[in-house]
Amino acid sequence: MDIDRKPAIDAIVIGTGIAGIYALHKLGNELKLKVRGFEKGAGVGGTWFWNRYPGARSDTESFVYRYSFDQETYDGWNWTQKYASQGQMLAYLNAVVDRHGLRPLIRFNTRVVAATFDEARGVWAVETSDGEVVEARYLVTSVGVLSKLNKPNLPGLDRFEGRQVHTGAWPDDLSLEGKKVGVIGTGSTGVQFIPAAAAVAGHLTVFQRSAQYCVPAGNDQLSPDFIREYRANFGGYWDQLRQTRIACGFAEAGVAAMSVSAEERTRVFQEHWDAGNGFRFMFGTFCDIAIDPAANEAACDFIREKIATIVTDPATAAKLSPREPYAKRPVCADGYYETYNRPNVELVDLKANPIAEVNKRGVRTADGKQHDLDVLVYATGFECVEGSYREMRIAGRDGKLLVDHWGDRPCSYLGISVHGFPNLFMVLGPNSVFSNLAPAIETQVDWIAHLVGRAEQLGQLTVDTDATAEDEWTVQCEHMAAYTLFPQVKSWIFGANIEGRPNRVLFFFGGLAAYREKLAEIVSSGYAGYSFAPAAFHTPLRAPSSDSVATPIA
Ligand code: FAD
Ligand code: NA7
Repeated sequence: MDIDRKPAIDAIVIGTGIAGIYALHKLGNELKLKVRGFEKGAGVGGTWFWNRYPGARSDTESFVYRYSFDQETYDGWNWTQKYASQGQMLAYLNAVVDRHGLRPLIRFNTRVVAATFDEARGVWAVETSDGEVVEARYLVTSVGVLSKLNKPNLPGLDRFEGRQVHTGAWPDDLSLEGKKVGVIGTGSTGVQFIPAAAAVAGHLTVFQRSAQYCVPAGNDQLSPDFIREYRANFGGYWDQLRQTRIACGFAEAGVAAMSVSAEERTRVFQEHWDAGNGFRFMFGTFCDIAIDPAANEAACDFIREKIATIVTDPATAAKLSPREPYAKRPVCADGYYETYNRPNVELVDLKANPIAEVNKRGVRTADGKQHDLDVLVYATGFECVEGSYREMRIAGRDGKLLVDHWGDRPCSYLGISVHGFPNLFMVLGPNSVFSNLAPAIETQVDWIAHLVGRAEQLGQLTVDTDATAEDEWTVQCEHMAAYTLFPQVKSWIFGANIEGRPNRVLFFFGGLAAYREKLAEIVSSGYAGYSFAPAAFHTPLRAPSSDSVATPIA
């Protein structure tokens, strides 16, 4: 083996959503490494490329759901609404890619199927779906937390003669106009899809497994004054945002729900209901909605009362009223409960009346009723966080597979590094921060670039994480999750939306500010938890940009 053979590429980035685009820019344009991106889709955008269902838009306000590194693209954009639609997000991400000259670096329609670490050379060999093997010293996996589709395994699916679509792979040629549509799923996607589909479909049947606590999104036109003020103070807004937990751009509450009177609680809940946004309702009303059962129940009562007031048919209102704690990723959409007052919308409660089979005309439920459909829509979510990793064969030191390292407890140091997988950097890997994901992604990519910059500066070393650091981070995340009410319900944030999977801790619930503090501490402690070891190539190929190495992370 020619162990001095240097790869022509320095860094490979898999996936070109918000994370991959920024990683290509950071490593390519700022660190001046030779980078190559692989994307299985035909274009950039990730989530915003694939999820083209009617009603798709961000549910984090758009002024904080984008990049902070690129004010120019923001300034040149005509922002009109509080929440960006899927089309606007996709256009924005394409504009960023073109502004920074990233498109020629990306190979589209190319899935990465395997990545193998060659220890002797300190090199990752990445294999694509067309059989090509490309080598690089650094591997960034920005394959998405919500990227691998979750489709229910219902009896008779292949007999259905209408169209079946998942919201996360929505085809461009499908119109729901006048059609008989069925939708399974009432998560963040379902609550956006249902009002939009009901407005055009002939008939909409909603197959609901779990009732959903949904607050209004409060979408509205952005005022010219707000846009002017935001542009003028762009850096300041983002600096402030990074000091918060959830990083959604609103003031997070410091008052405990049960420390105020019942009247005051109702006033605060109503104020936030009127303002809209799920994260604001959960974290802006009171500081303990996700922690204290009594506070949580007060929020549940408020939302259940809203359902009873909005939905005119009491039986439908009862089916729509959740009984479990309000402890999934908070959901918001405008006009969700109101949609059930429409004459063309029918709600089927799958807990009381499960789907018996799918047949050629539609769906038959356990009560014997046939629901004839032209289109069956799966708004059934994703195999989150680990799903995209389980589709690739990633082998680290001694040929150990990442999926074997994880077993049924996916782990990492900081959501980024895994012991025994040197120079592999995940963006939003298991136990990354639970927050608005745009600034979480920027934080992680900045950190990855910082580590890579340091490895380059020191002489092209390999960066590995220590087993104890990985274990301590994992345990810390487990303790933090246990302190909240989130593990008390089954949801995607614990991977328990997949049939047969128990709740596993997949996020750091300490917030973005604490996460960034941890990164700063790692730098000041001399990179605790990381080891930089010589690889085969000791001579730097080029002088590293001192800026990128010295950029403070928090
Ligand atoms: P993705 O955007 O998922 O991109 C991953 C990319 O990797 C994809 O393009 C995929 O094709 C590619 N890929 C995966 N595996 C391979 C492979 N083996 N080979 C090649 N390419 C591969 N988050 C928020 O914070 N706020 C929101 O309002 C919000 N709204 C959302 C709405 C929807 C409908 C969905 C599904 C998610 C939403 N999210 C939201 C979460 C969202 O996924 C993240 O905010 C963010 O877009 C993730 O970016 P990413 O680049 O990490 O991953
Ligand atoms: P979610 O939040 O995982 O929601 C999926 C929905 O689909 C939810 O209502 C599930 O019910 C339902 N589901 C899943 N599998 C089935 C089966 N087999 N039968 C019936 N119903 C089922 O995914 P989303 O796409 O809505 O949102 C994911 C994230 O995207 C979101 O948080 C944002 O970040 C954007 P359940 O609640 O599990 O009973």
